[in-house]
Order: sequence, then C-alpha cells, then structure tokens
Amino acid sequence: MIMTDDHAKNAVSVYGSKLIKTPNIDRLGDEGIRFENAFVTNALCGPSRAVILTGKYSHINGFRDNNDRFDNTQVTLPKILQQAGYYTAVVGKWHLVTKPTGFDYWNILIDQGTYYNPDLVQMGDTIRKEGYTTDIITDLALQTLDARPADKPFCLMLHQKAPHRNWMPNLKDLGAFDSVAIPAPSTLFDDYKTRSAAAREQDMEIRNMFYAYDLKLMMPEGMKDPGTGGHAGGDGRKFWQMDYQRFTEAQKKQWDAYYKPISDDFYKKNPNGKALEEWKYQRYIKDYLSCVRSVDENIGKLLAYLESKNLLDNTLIIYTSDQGFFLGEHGWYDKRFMYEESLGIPLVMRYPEKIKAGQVNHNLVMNLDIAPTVLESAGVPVPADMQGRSLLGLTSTNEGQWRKGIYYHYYEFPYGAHKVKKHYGIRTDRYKLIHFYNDIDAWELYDLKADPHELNNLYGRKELQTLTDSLKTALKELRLQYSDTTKLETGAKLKSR
Ligand code: SGN
Ligand code: CA
Repeated sequence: MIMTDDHAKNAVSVYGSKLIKTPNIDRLGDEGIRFENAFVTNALCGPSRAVILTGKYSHINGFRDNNDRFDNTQVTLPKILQQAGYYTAVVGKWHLVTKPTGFDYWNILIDQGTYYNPDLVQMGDTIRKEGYTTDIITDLALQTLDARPADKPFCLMLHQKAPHRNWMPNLKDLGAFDSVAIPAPSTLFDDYKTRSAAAREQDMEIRNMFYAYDLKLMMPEGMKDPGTGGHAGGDGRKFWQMDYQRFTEAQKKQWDAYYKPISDDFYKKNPNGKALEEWKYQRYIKDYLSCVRSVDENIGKLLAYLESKNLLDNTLIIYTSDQGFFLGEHGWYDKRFMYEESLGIPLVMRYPEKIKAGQVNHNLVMNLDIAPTVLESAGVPVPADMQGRSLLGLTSTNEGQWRKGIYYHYYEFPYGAHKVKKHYGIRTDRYKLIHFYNDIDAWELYDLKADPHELNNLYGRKELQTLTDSLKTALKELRLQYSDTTKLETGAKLKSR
C-alpha cells in the first residue's frame, strides 16, 4: 500500500488532471480499478492514518485530530495480518505519536518529517539519511522487501511525506514546470458569498502564505515575513531556517542557484494586487507539482522492482493519499474542509488475480474501506466491528447495492493550524449537507451536479425543505449507524487548548 501525504486527485492524470502527467499511478489505475468517488472520513493526516489502520471512525479509534495520541494497543490491520502469517512493515510517514505496533519492521519519519536529509526512527533507533526523502523512503522500502523472510506473504505500507507542505522539490526536478503557466482554478478569487463564516474565517489562503517558508523568497535583511501561514503569530523566516539548516553545503548551493534569481526577479518586479496573488499561485503549484513528479517516478521504481522479482501480478497494490488538498480552489491550500477537493482522494488498486483491468467505479467509497479490502484480498476474515466494507467485489457494473451517503466529521478547532471550524456532514452522489458547530451554528447545502465547485450554498431555500429534511434524517441515521455520540455544542466561546 502506497500512501502519499496531501496528494490531490487534481494532480493525478488518471483522474483527468490538466496539471501533470503521473504515468506510474495511471498505470495502477488503468491495469486495475479506479475509484472516482473515494473520500476520507476526516481530512487530516493522523486521523486518516488511524482510520486506515483500524477500519474505524475517529470517534471510535480515538484519534480525532493531530494533537491526539494513537492508542497502539487496539486491533489494527497489520496486527491481524501478522497473526495470519504475514510479514508486515511500514516505512515513511507515521505521525501517530505512539510507536508502530503490529509491524515486524518499521522505519518512520519523526512527526511530519523533512524533505531533505531526514531523521528516521528504525525500530527505536534514530538515524539520519542524506538525500531527498521521497527517494530515501522508496529505497528503504525496496531494501525492506529484499530482506523480508522468503517463506511468508507480506504487507508493506510505504508512506511518503511528499507532497505535504512546504513543497520542497528534489534538486533534480527544480524548474521542471518553469516553461508552463499553470492555469489557475476558476475559484482562485472566491469571495465566499452565500457560505457560512467557516469558509470566510479560515487561515489557509494562498495570499497569506509565508514568504520565506512557503514561497521560498529570500526576504531582504530585517524584513518581517508578511504571511501568517496558517500559524497565527508564527514567523515564516524561522520555519524556513529549520529546513535550510538541514541542507548540506552542496545542496544549499544548488537550491540557492535556482531560487535566488526567482526571488531577485520578484523583488525587482514587485507585483501587487491580482498579479501578486497569481505569482504566489504559480510558485505554489510549481513546487507542489515538482514534488508529485518525484512521487510518481519513485512508484515507477517500486513497480520495476516488483516486476523484476515476479511479484507484480500476485500482489495487491493500492495507491492513495491521506486526504485531498486544495490547489488554489477557493483561494486555498491545505485541506480539513468537507468540500470536494480535500474530502476526495485518489484511490486506485491493481491486482490482476482478483481485479479486472480497466475498471472505473463510481460508488461512494471511503478510506474506512481499505482495511476490510486488504483483509478480504488476503483471505482473512474482517472483524465485525470494523466499520468499512471490502471494495474487492465492487466492479464498474454492480454500482447499485451500496451505501447511499458517506459520513464525515472534522474536529481540529480552535487549536491547530488554519482555523477550520468543527463540522460534520453527509455527501450523497448528488448532494452535500454540512453543519459547522462549536463557536458557530451554520448549515451549508450543495447540489454537486448543478454546482460542482460548491459556490452556491442552498441551505434555507423554501423549495428545498423536503430535500433538506431527508438529508438531515439520513445524516442522523449515519451518526447512529456509526455510533458517533460526539456532543455537537454550538455557542462555545473561543478558547485555546
Ligand atoms: C503542519 C502544516 C500545516 C498542516 C498540518 C497538518 N504547517 O502543521 O499546514 O495543515 O501540518 O498536516 S507547517 O508549517 O508545519 O508546514 S497533516 O497532513 O499532517 O495533517
Ligand atoms: Ca496529510
């Protein structure tokens, strides 16, 4: 199972991306099944990983937001596989605070990890590796496969840090997107009219990115970073120093040789207004896509390895991301919201023995379904208390008998980055109903068919009362079905934890 961090569907070509070609991910989809409607239950890193490991919602597995600690004594996918005779390993991003359990081998980044010369904790011992993290994690994964016991089936979780913020490309990919002007999304200059205060009061707008850390600008001596970067009171210069000081001298030289002229040119032209926003978008998207390029290239390495070892066709290979991401839609980066860009994930699976090639499925599926899917494909019974369902039997033709709506719940507020308010909701194939609560009490309703960009909140329209009522009933039922008894208080005074 390959999982990246913050990889939007919109930057995967098998999902129709106009921004980038990802031939290796595409191959997995083309030679297997692509899920067009795959979603997370809670669009944040730690929570998504906990859902995947347990097959249970955040309110059941206990990991609601990135400040939680994963209870590593609970039953997880790798533990069940281990008991069934599998060799289990995880390499790369972990981000669950407590140490991995249920793995015969683990080698993980500390917290978010870094893009260059990462510190990794290998079975408890910290080691620093020199190089670009996306390459390093792949190399470690291949070494792990090489060293595995030959007499056992295996389950490897390969978790990249990329393309997570702050989008530092591999040195060899610097400039890969320089010759193209990437078209900005039509909602880059969204005014949030019709929506609740939750959409207006977030702190994840590209225009407020840190100059030093996000946009890689070399600010004049003494200048304060004008961005907030989603960390109120944070200093982009300090954030950047942490990354910069990790470079070797040779890396610094190559890095600076690329970004210094860009930075000089920026200060010479000194753009403002719309031109400044567009400049920021281009810088952001080019760095982001360069990171994705390396992710895809490394998947190519993994596939070539599996092929050379005769493992390609008898292995279930899954590609996904821990959540989606905003690539300028609504003027944003980051995730968290139940809006399409962060709610949706790329999800492709290749397994010629059990999955027919060339399928495109439209069922409403979730990251909750991954653990049951892996277990079923390994021929291991799925525990009754797992809340997802195996996707293995789904094909592009049996889309009828399936869940009619997915349930979502996001919690990281008022502490944490980016100020996205607590909310929960339901998404059906056509509609989405969201309730923002805590210091607010606001509903949003979207018709995704008429309004795929979710610009037109229909909540409160008289003519939609019947629809709204039925969605509210369905939402209540989902909360019951999944046993979410979280108190949904409104009118809370803002306080920090
Ligand atoms: C860091 C990032 C945020 C990001 C969170 C969570 N800031 O705090 O932008 O939303 O991680 O991301 S940074 O200044 O440290 O880059 S998650 O994917 O791990 O949930
Ligand atoms: Ca993430």
